[in-house]
Amino acid sequence: MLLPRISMGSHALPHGPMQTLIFLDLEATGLPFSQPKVTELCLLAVHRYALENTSISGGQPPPVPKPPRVVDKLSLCIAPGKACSPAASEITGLNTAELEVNGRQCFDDNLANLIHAFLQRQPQPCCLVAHNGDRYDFPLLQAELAMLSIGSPLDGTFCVDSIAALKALERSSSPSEHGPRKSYSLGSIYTRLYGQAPTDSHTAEGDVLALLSICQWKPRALLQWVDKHARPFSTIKPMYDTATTAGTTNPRPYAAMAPTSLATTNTSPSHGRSRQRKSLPPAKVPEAPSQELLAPLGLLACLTLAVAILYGLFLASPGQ
Ligand code: DCM
Ligand code: MG
Repeated sequence: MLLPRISMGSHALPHGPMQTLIFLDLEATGLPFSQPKVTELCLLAVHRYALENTSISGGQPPPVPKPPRVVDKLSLCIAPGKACSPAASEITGLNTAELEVNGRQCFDDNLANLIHAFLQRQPQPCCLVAHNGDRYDFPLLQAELAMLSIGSPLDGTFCVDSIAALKALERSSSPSEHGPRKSYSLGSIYTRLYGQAPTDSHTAEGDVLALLSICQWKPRALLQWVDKHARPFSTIKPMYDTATTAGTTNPRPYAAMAPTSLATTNTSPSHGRSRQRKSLPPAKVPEAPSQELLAPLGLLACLTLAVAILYGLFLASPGQ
């Protein structure tokens, strides 16, 4: 039997329906312009079967659905190696000193191995679901993974952004609704659907549970949407150039990587993991000669020209 293909530009990958959805949320030191580092990560793995069998109660608004009984959860605090912005500290309740005094470790190879082990326990294919994932969580996670010396644990995994999913689901549930522009923040969707605010916002686990709840609103339609829009995590670009990240604990310059490592991305959903170094963005092209070198050379050229002109004038003068 041929597996359905989902067209993703040059990345047409054969895959069947996603068997596991892994709800993901990251807390970090700040917003993208500040090249954030992760301070907290939560993964919540839910089998397709559990979502398909969510019991939906009626009511206006409906009650918040109960989370499935059978889930796997990984929640960790991480020492970011740089300061948190005041805004990030304020909303997350985390700061760098507190994380360090509690002996939290940085985002390292061990954590990548832990994520890999967690994923290996899930029926494949797996799809990460994050709210605003395309613009925040996925590129940030990709940047953290790009700084490690081992292959990405997520190369065989797919991903979708739940903002796009919930927009599609809400529109198809009331297509004729014309009103003021709706907010698609996690808290706004949750409050719109269930008539109450989510709890523990801006903690990784709290946000993941709120995300699960909004995905349980119309779980079958959501699964259909996910199967259609899942794309390989390996297509996600890192949020920033990890070679120039200031204040990080272990940046690895691209130049230090062997050129042969540039084409080792493994997009196999079988999740086979080699110890090859990961696929990296192209190394920088050799730089042009620096200003410091060009300035004295220019001066020398001018002096030579001046001497040549003076000598010519001297020769051309009467009596010479
Ligand atoms: N964030 C921020 N300032 C905000 C909102 C978010 O710096 N006003 C950053 C820090 C959070 C991260 O984004 O840890 C993730 O946001 P959220 O808690 O909504 O998942
Ligand atoms: Mg969060």
